[in-house]
Amino acid sequence: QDLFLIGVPFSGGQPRKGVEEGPVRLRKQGLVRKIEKLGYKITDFGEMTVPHIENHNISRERVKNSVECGTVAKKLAQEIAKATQEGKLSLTIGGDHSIAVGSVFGHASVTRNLGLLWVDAHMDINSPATTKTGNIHGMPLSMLIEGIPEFPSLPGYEWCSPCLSPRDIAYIGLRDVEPQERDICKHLGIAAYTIDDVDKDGIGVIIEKALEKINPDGNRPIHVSYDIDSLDPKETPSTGTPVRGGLTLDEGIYIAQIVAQSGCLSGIDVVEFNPAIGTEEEVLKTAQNTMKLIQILLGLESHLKEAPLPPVD
Ligand code: DIR
Ligand code: MN
Ligand code: MN
Ligand code: MN
Repeated sequence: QDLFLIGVPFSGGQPRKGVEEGPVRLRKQGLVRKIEKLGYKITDFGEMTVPHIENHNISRERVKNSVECGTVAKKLAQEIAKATQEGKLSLTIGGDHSIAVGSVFGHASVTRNLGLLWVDAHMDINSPATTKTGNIHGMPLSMLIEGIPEFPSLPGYEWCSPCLSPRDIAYIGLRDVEPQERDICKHLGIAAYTIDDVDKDGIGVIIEKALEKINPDGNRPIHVSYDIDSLDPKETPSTGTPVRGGLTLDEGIYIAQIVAQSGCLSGIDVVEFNPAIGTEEEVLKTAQNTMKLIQILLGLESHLKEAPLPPVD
């Protein structure tokens, strides 16, 4: 199959420098070679040109860097729409999660009946009206879903309008949710599976439930937006907003595996790897685990096969 690969070295959706280095770091770790090994023919866009963010920590705007974020997302949307139209599976490597406004919008704009699986510790559904941080990486879903009340227009996002219904979306991995996000999600009736749900029922049941919600007949194209902070910080320490008690690596991989096996995957984001956070060892571990998720999403049969158990006598 043909795969469209695009790196988005952008950090303006959140306050920590370094997440823009994610794509290049994964390339250094052999991203392209590993994808090719899985049998894909890659159309490699390389890294998108993005506006430079000058003052990460001292921006005083209430919603920060909205023109920059909106401009990046718009450009990404155009590239993803084009690639999708050409029948390619798209893989977007971030960068912070604000870029998913572009990848999901672009994907949905040329795909009928798109379903979205959002794997994240966070709901990312604050709107410009409800955000406390002003960071747009906490808001992408509010721009994509129909029915967010009193949505103020945001400079830079004039091109964007809701393209998914609340029924088209499911979350897995949630554990750092703000009250107003929970309320809006409940009001809209979005399927939201928290870490408590995973602990109670097991990842197998939860991924089945999530896919049943967004893809009951197994015939809808699916976009997966994978925020690596959904995993426990022990597995992916190098990320900007780590939250304890996350998915184990095996649970994270299992999600990827089931989605891959559905045969419905048509667009992927992998976001929030920040190589400037943590020790060199932690960065390496995060890169390796992120790479593993990508490989499994793209159909690598089982991570267990890579490291066979030593024989027992
Ligand atoms: C918080 C954090 N809910 C916000 N969101 C994060 O800024 O709106 N998303 N970290 O990944
Ligand atoms: Mn997150
Ligand atoms: Mn657990
Ligand atoms: Mn996120």
